[in-house]
Amino acid sequence: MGEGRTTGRINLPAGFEFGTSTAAYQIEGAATEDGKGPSIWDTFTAEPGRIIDGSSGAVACDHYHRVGEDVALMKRLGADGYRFSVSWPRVFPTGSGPVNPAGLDFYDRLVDELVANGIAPMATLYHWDLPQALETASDGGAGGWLNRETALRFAEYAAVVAERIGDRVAHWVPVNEPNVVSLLGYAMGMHAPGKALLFDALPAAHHALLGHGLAVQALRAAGATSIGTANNHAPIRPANDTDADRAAADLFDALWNGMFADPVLLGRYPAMDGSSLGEAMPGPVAEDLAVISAPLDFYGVNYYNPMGVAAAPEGAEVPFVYGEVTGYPTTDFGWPVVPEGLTELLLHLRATYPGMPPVRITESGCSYNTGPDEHGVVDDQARIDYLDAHLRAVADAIEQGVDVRAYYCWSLMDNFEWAEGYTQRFGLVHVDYDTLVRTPKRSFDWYAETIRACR
Ligand code: GCO
Repeated sequence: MGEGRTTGRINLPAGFEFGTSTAAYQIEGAATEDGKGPSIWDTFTAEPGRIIDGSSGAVACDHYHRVGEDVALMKRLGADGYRFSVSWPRVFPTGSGPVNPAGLDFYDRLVDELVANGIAPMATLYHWDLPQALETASDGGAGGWLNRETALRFAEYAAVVAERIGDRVAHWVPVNEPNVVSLLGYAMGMHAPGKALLFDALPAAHHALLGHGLAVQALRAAGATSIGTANNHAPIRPANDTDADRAAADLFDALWNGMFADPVLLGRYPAMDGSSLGEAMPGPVAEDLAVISAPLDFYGVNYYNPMGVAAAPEGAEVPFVYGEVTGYPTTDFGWPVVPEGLTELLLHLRATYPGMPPVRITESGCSYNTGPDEHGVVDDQARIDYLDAHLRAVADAIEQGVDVRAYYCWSLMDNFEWAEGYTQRFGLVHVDYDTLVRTPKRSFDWYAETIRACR
C-alpha cells in the first residue's frame, strides 16, 4: 500500500458514498414463484456435480419475502446506496414476449422501500441469471450470449425495467462482469451455462458487451442519467520472472481485463498475438464498438485480488495457467488479501484510460465463515481488517488523483456463492440457512461506524 495511514480515521473525501451489493439469484429465492421463469442457474445447479455442496438458489436468503427486514438492515447500516440485480426471468419468464407483472411489481416495491429509507438504488440488469429459454436457441443453434439475438432481447428487457422503476433508480449497471459471464460460463464451463468452448467462446464476450451498449441506449432513451459498469478487474502478475510467464500474463491480462475495458472506454479491442482481438469477434465489429463505447457516467469496478499467471506446458489447449497470487494471507475462500492491489488497479486504470469517468467500487469483500458464538455474536475481525485495509487503499488512490466516488461492499448478507454454493460467507450479515435468521456481524457494526465517521 502507498504512504497512506494504516490506523486512525480513513481519509475519504466529503460526499464519498458507502453501499452494499447483492444479486437476485444469490439472495432472492422464490425461484419458481409468481410467474418467474427458469434461469440458466436454475438449470446449472440441477446438474449433479456442478455446485460443491449440491445446493441452489431455490430458497437462498428468501429475500423475495423479506424486503422490509433487509432494507431495515441497510437503514441501520446507514448505507448511502444498495446495489441489487433484477432477475430477467422474473420480468420476462422466457426472456422476451409477455411481461410477468408480478416480477416487475417486486422490483417496484423494492425501490420504493429503498427510497422511503433514504437509500439510493443501484440496479444491475444482468447478474448472470439468463432466462433458460434464451440459452436453448429455438433453431437449435448457438444460444445464450453466443447468439447476437440475446443482446437485442436484453436491450428490450432493459427498456421495460427502466420504464417501470427508472424514475427511482439512482444508478444503472447493465451487465455484471461480462468477463466472468463469457470466460467462466462459455469458455471454461465453471459457471452456467457450463460450456467449455475455450476460444470459441469469444462471441459470448462480444455479445455481452453489445448487450451492455444496447442497454445503455435503452436506458438513455428512458432518461437515465447515471449508467456505468461492474467490471471485474485484477492486476495480473507473471507467476515467475520469465519471458514465457510474462507473455502468458500479458495474454491473460488482455483477455480478462483489456477485452472488457478497452471496448467500453476506448472503442476498440486490445491487441493479442500481434493482431486485434476484434478480428476474432463476430461482426459488424466496428459498428458494434461504436455502440459498446457509448459514454458512461461512472466506471464500476469489482475488485477482489491480483491473479498470477504462468505459461502452460507445451501443447496445452490454452497457453496460460491462472490462479491467485501467492505469498499473502488468504481468506477462507483461499483468495489472497492484497489491498495495495486495489490502489495499483485504480492507478493503472486511470493511466490506461485517461478519459475514464469517475470510478465506483461496485464490489469489494471477502469470505470468512465465522458463525455466531455462544452469545450469538459473529466476531469476524478478519473481515473488519479486510474492509479497513481496502477502504484505505481506495483513499490512497484518491490521494494520488483517482476520482473514486463510492465503495459498495460485497455483500450485505451471506448468500449463494455460485459454484461454491453456501460454503463461502461474504456477508456483513450472517444468514442461518436453516432458519433464515439474519445476524449482523461485528463487521456490520464496524462498517456502520466507519460510514458515520466518514460523513
Ligand atoms: C463476482 C460476482 C459476485 C460474487 C462475489 C464473490 O464478482 O463474482 O459479482 O456475484 O458472489 O464476487 O465471488
